[in-house]
Amino acid sequence: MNTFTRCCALNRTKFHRTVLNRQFQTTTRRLLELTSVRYPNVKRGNYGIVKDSDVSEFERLIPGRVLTDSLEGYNIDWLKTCRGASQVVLRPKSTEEVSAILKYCNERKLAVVPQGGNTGLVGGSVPVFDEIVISTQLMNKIISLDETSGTLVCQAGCVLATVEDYLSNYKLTIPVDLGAKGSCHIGGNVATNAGGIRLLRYGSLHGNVLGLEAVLASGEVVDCLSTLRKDNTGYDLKQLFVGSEGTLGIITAVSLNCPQKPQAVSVAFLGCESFQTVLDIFKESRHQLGEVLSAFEFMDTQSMTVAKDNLRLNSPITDFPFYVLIETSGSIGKHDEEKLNQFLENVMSSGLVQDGTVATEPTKIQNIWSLRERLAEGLLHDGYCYKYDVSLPLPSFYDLVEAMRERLGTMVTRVVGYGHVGDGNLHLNMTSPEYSTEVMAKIEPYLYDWVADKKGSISAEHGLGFKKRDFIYHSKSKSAVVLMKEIKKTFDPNMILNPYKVLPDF
Ligand code: FAD
Ligand code: 2HG
Ligand code: ZN
Repeated sequence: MNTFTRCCALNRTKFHRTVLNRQFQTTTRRLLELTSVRYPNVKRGNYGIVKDSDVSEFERLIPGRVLTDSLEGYNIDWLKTCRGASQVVLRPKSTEEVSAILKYCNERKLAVVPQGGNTGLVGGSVPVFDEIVISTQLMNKIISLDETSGTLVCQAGCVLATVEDYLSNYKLTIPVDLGAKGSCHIGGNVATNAGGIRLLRYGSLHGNVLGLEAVLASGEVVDCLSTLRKDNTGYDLKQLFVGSEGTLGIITAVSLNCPQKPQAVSVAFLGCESFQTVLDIFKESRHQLGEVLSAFEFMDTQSMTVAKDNLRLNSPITDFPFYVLIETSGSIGKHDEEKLNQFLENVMSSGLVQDGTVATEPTKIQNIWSLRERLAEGLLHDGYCYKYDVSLPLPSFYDLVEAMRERLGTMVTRVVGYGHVGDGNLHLNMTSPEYSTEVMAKIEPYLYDWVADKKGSISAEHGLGFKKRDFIYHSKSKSAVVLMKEIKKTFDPNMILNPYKVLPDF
């Protein structure tokens, strides 16, 4: 069937907030095994234990913002795979308060976990044992916006979608966008160096964060909150905090480079017969769409089943082994549409694509994006989700999905592959009704060995957090890890910041 259904600007914000909030409610209601039970090899460090006198001191430092009851939502991660046993959550409002809290915790050797929206997918945002949660929830102020240069400065706890809404009033947008935008914080995005669906267009946060402010374990405030595009004075320290997952300091404010909001957005959803066709279409789209190409995502037929069966979403096209989502964004709609139409005509006449649909209207665009962006949520309906996020050279990209399918057979409910193929980033997920050590033993370290063998990365964008830290050597050399440990010791000599995360035991 050679038909393209024609369906204008993009607005996913409201929808995503609803979805994420609903997800959080289900997530926190059920109780799961403690992390310390599921992972008995991890031993509690020699940290202080929170006493009543500590709680009183916290109450003195941030009156009315010390939580000691109903902490499940802060102890359990979004995936419902890790559960800590923290007894205290602190909700500072200012950098000075974060500084005072950390200074005290450092002196008492109390371990802490920085937490933003708690949407992280590697167990990094929740305690492993009884670490104190320091939440940025109340650090949600926009500090300044320079409309001319598009430079935004905000506190770390601003919710991504809220910042995007704010910027749209000034015809600006945010260079990072992801399915968790309704809940995740800018600080969390920077701390994880989140990738998402706009990386293809705007590059990573390493390029878009112009400056940041962070508080070290000692309570010292590191002011790197520059708003300059160019600044070659000394070492670029802010980059160390980007992607450090809360292990080097608590990010309290961020300065971001914000591009113009695209005035015209179109999305094409195409069916493909093979993964090689997906790659051929990617090559053609780079070549023919050039500067208007803003996202290139793929999902396999097993992912579409999740969208249909678990999320009750409808596919706008007939069934195919693979699907490609192409987004174009630009300033002149007619020009972009012409380019997209010409491209679609070419890929159809060359036989690369047999069916597809194009959307330019916001609701239809949203419906198409939901098929891809809500997969993480849909997989949770199966029970337990073994989640992997790898970078691979494109020629071997999908081979890993097939290898895992063959290896796991009927041990799992399904093996699905989707992701940011335009960035070489595969999301590989396996599910089973509940956590199984047998399944886990079949996946790890096999999967990591496979990725290392192809010179890929075992974490493309989600980070190492708690779950993947022991596999860092699959992607980084021994000398690099030694240097990382030295940096950690310099920034946090008592190791109170997010222990058991990112780096293997010292
Ligand atoms: P949290 O989950 O609270 O924390 C994440 C880590 O950062 C933790 O280690 C925490 O200690 C640390 N941290 C948080 N705030 C601070 C701070 N202020 N200072 C220092 N450390 C801090 N990721 C992608 O890269 N691309 C995607 O496309 C993507 N899509 C997602 C879709 C869904 C539905 C979900 C649930 C998650 C997705 N993620 C994605 C995971 C991603 O890492 C997070 O969504 C987001 O970047 C984390 O922000 P957060 O505020 O929730 O951080
Ligand atoms: C996405 O791109 C997120 O949707 C989540 O990074 C990936 O579900 C996943 O594995
Ligand atoms: Zn992703």
